[in-house]
Amino acid sequence: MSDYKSEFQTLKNLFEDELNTFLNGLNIQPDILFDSIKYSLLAGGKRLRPVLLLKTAKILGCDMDAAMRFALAIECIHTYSLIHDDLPSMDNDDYRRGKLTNHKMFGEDNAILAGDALLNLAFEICLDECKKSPECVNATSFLAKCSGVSGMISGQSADLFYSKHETNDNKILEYIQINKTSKLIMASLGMASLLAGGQYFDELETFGYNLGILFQITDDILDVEGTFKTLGKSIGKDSDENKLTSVKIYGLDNSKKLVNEYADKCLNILKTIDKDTAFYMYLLQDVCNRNC
Ligand code: GRG
Repeated sequence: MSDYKSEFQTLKNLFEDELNTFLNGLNIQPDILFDSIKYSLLAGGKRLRPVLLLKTAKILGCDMDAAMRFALAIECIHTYSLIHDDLPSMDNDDYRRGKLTNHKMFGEDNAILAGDALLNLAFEICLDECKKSPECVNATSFLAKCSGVSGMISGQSADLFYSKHETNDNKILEYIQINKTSKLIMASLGMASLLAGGQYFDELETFGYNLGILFQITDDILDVEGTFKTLGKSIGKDSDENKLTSVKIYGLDNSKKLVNEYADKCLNILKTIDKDTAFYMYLLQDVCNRNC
């Protein structure tokens, strides 16, 4: 476990260095747009998606410079999604990661634009890589699918729709979990695979699918059992806003059982990958036990 923690931290530090270099190289005017982009990119995320991408790239022997650029792109997309998700017209949150949300700091207009800018920046980064290799084109296309209308945006739309239109359909819940949460995690793993010529693509995609559902169930549990202090955001919002969550459909105890079931599914998939998968196993444990 200590090897896992130190490797996670090392990859995270490498990513933070790249992110700072990237930000220092940008020339964005007016200042308020740049400040609002920087504010959310540097607000202290766990960096789960970039670390997963970088570790997978390492395992599969990818060009690590290219992998780092794609790690940057996926964190830009993740950050845009959080900024937009927090807006009053969506989840209406005042705090994220223990800090005021982007629109509370810079106003709704700037928060919308910062999100839009991050989405565009992500694809600028990817397209620059595409000039270098066809593998990068495949990775970029997969990122677009996972984050767009075949993924996160549709998941978010369903999440909002079914908070206003009552349902207890577990298939709809699964649709939301997969698209809103799994797809970006699948993108991290799948992009690394595609950069490595598609090695273990199906296995990594299925692993990401199940890890994403597990991650979302733990998120739903934390919304009930977590604290503002550790989570850095308001608690109890899912039930206040009638969100379709695992806790709503299955209850707290059954949701905890589901976490273990999805962890077993993930472990079984890892057994089919003929590489050192210890890092993923520890990460899985970490996600199961997370309090933030
Ligand atoms: C606005 C298109 C659009 C999408 C928003 C990200 C999202 C979709 C909604 C946020 C709410 C939510 C529960 C999303 C599921 C994914 C998730 C748990 C995101 C938070 O990811 P973490 O915990 O965030 O990795 P940090 O803060 O560590 O970066």
